[in-house]
Amino acid sequence: MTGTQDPADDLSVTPPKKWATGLPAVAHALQYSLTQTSPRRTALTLFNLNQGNGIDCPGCAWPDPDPKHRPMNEYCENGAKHVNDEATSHRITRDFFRQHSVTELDQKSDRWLNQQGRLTEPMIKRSDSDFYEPISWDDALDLIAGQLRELDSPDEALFYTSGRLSNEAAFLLQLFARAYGTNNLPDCSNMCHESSGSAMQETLGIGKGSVSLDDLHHSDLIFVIGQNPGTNHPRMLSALEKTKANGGEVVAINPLPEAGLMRFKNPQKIRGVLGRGTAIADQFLQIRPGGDLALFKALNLLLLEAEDAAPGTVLDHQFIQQHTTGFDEFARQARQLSWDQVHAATGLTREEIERVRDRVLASNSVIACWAMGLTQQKHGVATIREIVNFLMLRGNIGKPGAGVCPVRGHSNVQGDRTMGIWERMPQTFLDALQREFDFNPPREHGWDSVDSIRAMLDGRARLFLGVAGNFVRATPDSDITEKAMRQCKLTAHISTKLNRSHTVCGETALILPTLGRSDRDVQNGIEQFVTVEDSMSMVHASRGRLEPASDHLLSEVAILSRLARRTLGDQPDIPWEQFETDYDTIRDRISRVVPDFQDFNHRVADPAGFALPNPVNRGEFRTPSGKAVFSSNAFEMLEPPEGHLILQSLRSHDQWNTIPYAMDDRYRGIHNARRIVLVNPDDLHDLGFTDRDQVDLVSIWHDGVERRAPGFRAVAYPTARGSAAAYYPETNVLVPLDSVADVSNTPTSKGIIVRLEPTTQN
Ligand SMILES: Nc1nc2c(c(=O)[nH]1)N[C@H]1C(S)=C(S)[C@@H](COP(=O)(O)OP(=O)(O)OC[C@H]3O[C@@H](n4cnc5c(=O)[nH]c(N)nc54)[C@H](O)[C@@H]3O)O[C@H]1N2
Ligand SMILES: Nc1nc2c(c(=O)[nH]1)N[C@H]1C(S)=C(S)[C@@H](COP(=O)(O)OP(=O)(O)OC[C@H]3O[C@@H](n4cnc5c(=O)[nH]c(N)nc54)[C@H](O)[C@@H]3O)O[C@H]1N2
Ligand SMILES: [Mo]
Repeated sequence: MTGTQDPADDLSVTPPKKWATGLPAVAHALQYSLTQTSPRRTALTLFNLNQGNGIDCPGCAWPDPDPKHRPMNEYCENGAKHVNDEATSHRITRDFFRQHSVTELDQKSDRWLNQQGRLTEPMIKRSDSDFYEPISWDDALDLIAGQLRELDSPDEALFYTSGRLSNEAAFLLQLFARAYGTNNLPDCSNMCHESSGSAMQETLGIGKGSVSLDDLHHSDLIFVIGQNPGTNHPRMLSALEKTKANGGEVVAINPLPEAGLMRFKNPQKIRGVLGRGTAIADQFLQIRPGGDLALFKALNLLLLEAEDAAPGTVLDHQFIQQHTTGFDEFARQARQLSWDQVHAATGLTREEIERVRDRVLASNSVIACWAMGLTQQKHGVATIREIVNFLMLRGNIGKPGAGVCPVRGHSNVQGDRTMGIWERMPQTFLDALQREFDFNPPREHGWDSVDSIRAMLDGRARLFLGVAGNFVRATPDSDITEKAMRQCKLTAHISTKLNRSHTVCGETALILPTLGRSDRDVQNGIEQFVTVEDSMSMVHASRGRLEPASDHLLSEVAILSRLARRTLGDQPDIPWEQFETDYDTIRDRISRVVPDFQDFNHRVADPAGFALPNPVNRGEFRTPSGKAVFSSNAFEMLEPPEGHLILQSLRSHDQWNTIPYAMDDRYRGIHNARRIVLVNPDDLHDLGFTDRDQVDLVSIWHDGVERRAPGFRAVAYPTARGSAAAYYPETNVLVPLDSVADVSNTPTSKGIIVRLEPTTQN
């Protein structure tokens, strides 16, 4: 595996924090920002962040409050770090690439690559060279277009994207791929919330969450499951603070006692800065990884039993009768659960679970929020289906203060899907494309991220175009994935910053530098804006405010339009030139193709944006039966063999996905190190290790291959018994390509079976 250890790796440990945010967070954000850029650019960026006419934070997808009630500083520490990482004054020029060969760059850490600054001009690595050298935009785009035209089949090309792309660019990317002839549109969602989409589509008829911020504020009971909001969605804590102020309760379910789940000090309030802050979780369930399916099956059993004891008082019979199917079979299976199974899978006691049941019975409205702790498990889809069962039993779908809330990652990951970035878009969407653009899009499903790796490995895919992500570090089985990527004839990446996918590349490789969300985007003398959709289906505009990092940058829309025109010519007849110069014309097309976007340009002029309706909230379920579906999910749990642990790969407080910003994980008390593994002190002892021992992580899998991540330090930490935690992407090497969630094909990044071995020095 490439990408050696960061030289700054030098561990020190302090006790984990018991509260999140407050003043230190603000100070940390400013500190990082000022290492990246000038005070003036920092101020310009932060004053415009998440404001009505400003830059949508390129960080997470948490929604913004209504502009009328929006504070001046509606951003968080990590959003501020993230946008200033993009607004950095550091630059990578052609000299940089003259000085560093690709082989040399490949030895640098992910953090180092990112720290070098913004990319400034198109570069090419030719097949006979180990160096990137400048290339003109025309030549670069002609090269890709020529290679695309030469492939034996359009399905030999892959078009990867992350949820960082705007709606406009995403719409063009999928239009280009489909007009070219393939549905190969793998995206980061395949590794992220795909399990949520799969489970909700099947049971509720739509893959999106059903709640608004207002629902959260006024809910009686909110579950926060498999999620670390203090780090990954810090503004969610302000919402939970409001819930609590309104008398609602929170139950947090996590193997780790994450600081943000415990207590929140709101930096926007005097009380938050000076006082003790707000206690978040009324009850914390320290669950064994992968135990959530058993937990919700147990809760459902308890609800059925409560109904038996007092018929007509517990379940919402009207909702079940009128809106659902499958209840009888679900109930029959639910009653087969044994408490031994529940205890083995969850590590929780019956009393703890009964206390949760009592809270549920006392609540008229319940919301379930979740993220990667559920979706990246083998039985993640079944777990989310079971949560839907749980909500439906008491009619907690489609009424105020209740519903499903998958908390999305990338700022526009939900919007990209709405725009058609999916290898399996429904036929109705393809029909709409056909009507609008007069060509016949391919109807066969394309490859998702995992299948794309397989296709590259065995030569079925030979050209990779990546937009706004870092495929080789986001994907599992790093050694295998790197091999797959290197086998491509051509790899090209539209990126803002340097990353591993530029150093692990195909025979010929291109770097196509682009404007970031904070950069001013002027086309034909007219300033353009783009749009995004947040985790709660609010669509709104984002306008870049900063001088672009270089005069040679093109917008994503411009790059994709030019590439499409060069590849396809005028067949089919799509006005790519017009799209490039006037983004309103893209939105006009979106309004005619994508449901619920009618009159898009007009509606998005409102600074608050507009909400996409969720049919579930009208009692409309777009399943084959027209009803919501109670599902029957067999009991499953993770069972590592003797001497092994369940390892989860997660984010530190100082990283954005594949890119570490610093070597700290402040809330967990980890400083100056990333190659660490958190293990329960009793497990550490039982396995014959002591705190700070040097260990290798070795994962086991049915293929008999032992995957190894060498040179970690064990840190005794209060994680659930039998589990361990270490950072992504350093541990991706341990996730077998074939270890995926049932149905969704999402890599099981939170359920890796490993053992620790003493590191042998050589
Ligand atoms: N600052 C910052 N913000 C981000 C990101 C970032 O990298 N940095 N990434 C963005 C993206 S793309 C995403 S998808 C989100 C990710 O947001 P999260 O899902 O919060 O991210 P992870 O760090 O993967 O944390 C997973 C959490 O699930 C818990 N967990 C692990 N296994 C289990 C389990 O079996 N059951 C339960 N109940 N819990 C479990 C872990 O202990 C951890 O608290 O954040 C987004 N926001
Ligand atoms: N083991 C393990 N693996 C995981 C996960 C995990 O929890 N554990 N999480 C998974 C999840 S949830 C996700 S979402 C994926 C994330 O996977 P990706 O989305 O592919 O990765 P990022 O790290 O967000 O991509 C960072 C790169 O995006 C580019 N970029 C940033 N902003 C822009 C922009 O505005 N335009 C363009 N064109 N480029 C830009 C920069 O060049 C930067 O280097 O990883 C997944 N992989
Ligand atoms: Mo994600």
